[in-house]
Amino acid sequence: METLTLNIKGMTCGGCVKSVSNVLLQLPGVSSVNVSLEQNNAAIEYDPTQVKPAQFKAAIEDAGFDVV
Ligand SMILES: [Cu+2]
Repeated sequence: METLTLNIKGMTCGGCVKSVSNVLLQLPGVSSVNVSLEQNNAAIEYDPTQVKPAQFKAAIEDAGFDVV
């Protein structure tokens, strides 16, 4: 398992946090996600043999947020 923290722009409430968490958890190989509204980031624990960080960015952007 590896952990990656991404800075995210555009989250304004708990619903946004939930949306970001949900799209990330739907990816294969993602075992846990910790999204912080205060810090505007997401800590993702994942299996690098199953998922690549580029997929995190795409999933977050598809959900309507920006990875900075
Ligand atoms: Cu929101």
